[in-house]
Amino acid sequence: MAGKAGDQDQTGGAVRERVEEQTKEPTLYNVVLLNDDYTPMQFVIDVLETLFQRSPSEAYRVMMQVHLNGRGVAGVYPWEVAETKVDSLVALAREAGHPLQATIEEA
Ligand code: TYC
Repeated sequence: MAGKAGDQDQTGGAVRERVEEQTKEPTLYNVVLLNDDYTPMQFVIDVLETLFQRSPSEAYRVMMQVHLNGRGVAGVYPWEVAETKVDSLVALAREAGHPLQATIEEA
């Protein structure tokens, strides 16, 4: 029993190192909306507001950026959040019968 406390001191700093690694910022990824000829502009604006928490004016700006230039950043997230956003976006679009697509790339 007396040895137990002593064992905890013999980690060679491993515990401290692990804690420091865990506090590193996660790599961030852009969810990139892609243009198509069929998805209504208002649907894209609605998705940007509801799924990506964009203000109405930001949502309009991002939608027009995609419409005019082919692509635009809907939001920036850690990997798993970005994946979930894309899955939700595609599900909402398919449910509504629209071909809207998005990709993920490192920010
Ligand atoms: N180009 C579409 C239209 O003219 C609008 C649109 C904008 C579609 C952005 C997709 O990601 C998109 N109805």
